[in-house]
Amino acid sequence: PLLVECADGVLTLTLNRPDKLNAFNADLHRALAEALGRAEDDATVRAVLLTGAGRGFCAGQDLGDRDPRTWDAPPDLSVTLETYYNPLVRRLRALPKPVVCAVNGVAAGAGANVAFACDIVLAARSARFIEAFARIGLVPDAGGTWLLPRILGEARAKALALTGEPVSADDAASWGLIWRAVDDEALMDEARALALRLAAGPTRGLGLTKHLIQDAASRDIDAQLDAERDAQRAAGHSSDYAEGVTAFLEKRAPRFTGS
Ligand code: LHQ
Repeated sequence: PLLVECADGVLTLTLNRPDKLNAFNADLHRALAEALGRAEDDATVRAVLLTGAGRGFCAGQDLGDRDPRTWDAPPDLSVTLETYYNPLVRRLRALPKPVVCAVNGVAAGAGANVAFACDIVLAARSARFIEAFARIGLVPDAGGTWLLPRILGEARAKALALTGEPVSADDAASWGLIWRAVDDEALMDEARALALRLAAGPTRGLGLTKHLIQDAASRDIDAQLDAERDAQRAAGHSSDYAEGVTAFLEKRAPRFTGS
């Protein structure tokens, strides 16, 4: 259910259930968790690129797995979240390496919110984001109710979550939900180029930067200044810092190793 490829420091993960618009089932979740575990452990992985096969990015939970007509009793969805979605979002945000998401087509339900949990999101201009949960009586999950009001404010967050109306890639970009909407044909080239550039970057500094920005929302300015001080101390001890300054002084491009 997942294609995994590692080249030039980029671990490319392609959700691969195209006939279901790459909806999540347990197998896909397990494969993704294993691949992200590799991204954590393998020092040669310096960036992750997440995308989908076929015409969709991800349609959220596979609803075919959950046919109410065959229930004896409703399932406990909190178990699904605790087992799969919450660890996935936590993993994406905790990974001290950049995660690029190339949204190649529709991203619905948890598929949209997983995309938003990545660090830099590019979307094909034809892609749509749909907080589809209300259409089936659920609440937004995979971090959506945390992220959407922070980025959009309550007015837009509530409208999207309560109506399930699709958002175009261009609107998502102009609202700050994603980094950029790009022409469909250019999406994968741009996303790969970005992931390669990040993979050639000062990985420790980038990981620290990612966490500083994520954690700022839960700190006041004094605590954030302290956190910047601690992160800068760590970054200053990386060999990539020494290389970056040396390269600047020698008027050449830096050769970062990620250490
Ligand atoms: C699908 C799906 C799908 C199975 C398309 N499942 N087959 C967390 C915890 C626990 C439980 C519940 O959920 C969650 C979080 C969630 O993610 S809840 C939200 C679940 N997702 C949705 O409600 C979205 C359902 N899908 C759609 O509304 C549409 O498919 C969208 C708007 C995404 C795309 O529409 P179209 O472009 O018109 O494509 P389509 O509907 O024709 O889908 C193509 C095929 O993919 C089709 O199969 P078929 O055999 O008829 O060709 C769909 O049945 C299948 N598919 N989404 N989530």
